[in-house]
Amino acid sequence: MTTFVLATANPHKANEMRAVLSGLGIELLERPDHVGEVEEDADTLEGNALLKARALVDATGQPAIADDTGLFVDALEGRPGVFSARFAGENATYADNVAKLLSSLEGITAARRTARFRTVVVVAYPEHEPLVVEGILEGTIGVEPRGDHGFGYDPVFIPEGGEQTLAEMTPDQKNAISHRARALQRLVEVLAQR
Ligand code: ITT
Repeated sequence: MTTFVLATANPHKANEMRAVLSGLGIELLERPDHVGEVEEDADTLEGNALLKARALVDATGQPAIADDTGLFVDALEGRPGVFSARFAGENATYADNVAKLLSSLEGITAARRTARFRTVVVVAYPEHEPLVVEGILEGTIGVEPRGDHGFGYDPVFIPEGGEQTLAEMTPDQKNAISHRARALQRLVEVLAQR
């Protein structure tokens, strides 16, 4: 069994990572409480995922896994992107960020509301180079929030090919298609080739 220390402090992300990886033979150890918040001041998802994973390797001496995710909206020239957590300000809630996104897209027609979630997963090791993989989910941004599952921008993100938002899907349905699950499946392939 492969074991990694989890670098994410976001419980929603942690639950999704556990659900996907437990079926793939990877166990995740809790992020230790004594590790403080890691400043995510890189300007790319890769950079921030590396910062988070390295901080946990430094604190524990064990291999660590980090996820950094952004929502890239075409009509907003790729924003909020790497700033997705802080789109509506430093201490913004998920609801604040969703409201800011919907108001930024007011008057934009359905055909021009295309967007994608991109997740970068990094595994960092004490003694060798990190592994970096990504997963992408294409979709569009709805005109109002729908659904109670998931977190973040899920209530307004409609994956390509369907009508439901990610928040209207069950956790299993989201985990079958999500950006995060795709990155983690890719990670398992890369680990198997080493
Ligand atoms: P950690 O840094 O501790 O991992 P975080 O919440 O800061 O947690 P990110 O920087 O990766 O995580 O995520 C940025 C924001 O993007 C996050 O706050 C959510 O609003 C949103 N987000 C990430 N993954 C998402 C998903 O699967 N569905 C909907 N929104 C998501």
